[in-house]
Amino acid sequence: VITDAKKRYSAGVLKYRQMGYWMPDYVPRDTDTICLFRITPQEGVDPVEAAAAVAGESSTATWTVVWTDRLTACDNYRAKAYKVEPVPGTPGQYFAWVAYDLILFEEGSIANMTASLIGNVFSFKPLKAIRLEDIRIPVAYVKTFKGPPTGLIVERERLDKFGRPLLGATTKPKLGLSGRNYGRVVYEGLKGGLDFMKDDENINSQPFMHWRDRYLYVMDAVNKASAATGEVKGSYLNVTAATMEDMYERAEFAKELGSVIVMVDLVIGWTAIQSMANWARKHDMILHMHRAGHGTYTRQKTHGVSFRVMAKWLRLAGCDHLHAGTAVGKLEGDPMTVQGYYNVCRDSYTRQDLPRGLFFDQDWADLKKVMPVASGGIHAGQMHQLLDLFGDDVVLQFGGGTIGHPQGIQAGAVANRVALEAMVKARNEGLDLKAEGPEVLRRAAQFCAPL
Ligand code: CAP
Ligand code: MG
Repeated sequence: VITDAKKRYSAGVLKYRQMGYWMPDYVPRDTDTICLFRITPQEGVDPVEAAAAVAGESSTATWTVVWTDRLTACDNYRAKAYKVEPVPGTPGQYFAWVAYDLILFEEGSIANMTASLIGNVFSFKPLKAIRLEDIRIPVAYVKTFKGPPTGLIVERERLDKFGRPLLGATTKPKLGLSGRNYGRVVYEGLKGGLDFMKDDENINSQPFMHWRDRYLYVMDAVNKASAATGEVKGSYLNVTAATMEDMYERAEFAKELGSVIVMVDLVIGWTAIQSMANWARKHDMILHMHRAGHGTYTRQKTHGVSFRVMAKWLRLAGCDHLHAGTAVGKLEGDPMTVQGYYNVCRDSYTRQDLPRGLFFDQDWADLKKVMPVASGGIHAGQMHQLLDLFGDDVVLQFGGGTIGHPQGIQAGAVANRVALEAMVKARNEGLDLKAEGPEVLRRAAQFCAPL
């Protein structure tokens, strides 16, 4: 059989669909991982062949039939493209559904799963572009991951803060402050009413402020602000560094100083994220995930990986906070799609919801819930929209929207806290936030200035 197949392949006859990667009658099993790809085949490439090629290259196949296929249980190991449909309103683009058997991925390893699903196949010649739009991860595979170290329910208990979104701010400017001045900003923000301050994604240990110096001043500010306000406060200390050894050293020092939370950037990579999640789990710390770099995967609408998929992988990998967009701030994202990302973070069971971009049901198998973070160009004037869009389980983060306040940092923090509390009260009294929010905000503003 294989000799015959090889001959036909050399003659250009046998392609991926004949190699067994197209199975239109296949009914996915509960234990299969299912991927929905948006594919744009090159001119003249049959969409079904393109889908079969995706299934092939993201599982067992190479460009030709190999003798050694016969030495494996190749029927199980081949991924199966089982449905292809044109994407409505976008000529040349197709949705392709591909199922992967449970045996294909190592237990609890995002690195392994992604090496198949977004490995070679994303630079594959028969395709102009390919985007992984959504994924259904089977419960059997979900159970092999440990997920968020702390989760949003325990986080609220530790903070003793309920019934409202949490408030945060990114210390600005992004780069250049000394440790002492940095600590002052943290104190002002927390004292004014924020629950958290945070390091920016690109602040690690540059010459103008080494990490130990920052941690010491920040934790001093956190302790003073907690004492002054009687509330639990925190500041996400970014432990992102060049090596795991450096990250562990920084995280351990943060813990030693009494921090409840550490932060990493997505750019450290899947394995490093899973290792830091293990560390946080072991030490009962909250792990904040800044999605720096996600736009290189997520932004293009025809090529890359949707953020809903990234959010699913990050929940499995184990983060407690995840930047998930604002819909109303400085960074791109529409309200419905962004709400879909929030559902992926916070649901016990995510339902298919096509208007929100969710193509599959996803059972989270009791994995803890991630607290989404809305950050990027937002300010107190949008409080009604933010509460209406995202509800209570979210951290609203206003960097420029606190530190850029005309009357100073503390005034900025007060404005955010007053606006939030006024809006939560209005919501709890049954007011329509969209219609009546701006007036509630205007009235609340009287209590903000002067300090
Ligand atoms: C916000 C921020 C965050 C982005 C990340 C910034 O500052 O610190 O990095 O919000 O965005 O540097 O822009 P501002 P996302 O509040 O001053 O805008 O979570 O959407 O990836
Ligand atoms: Mg930032």
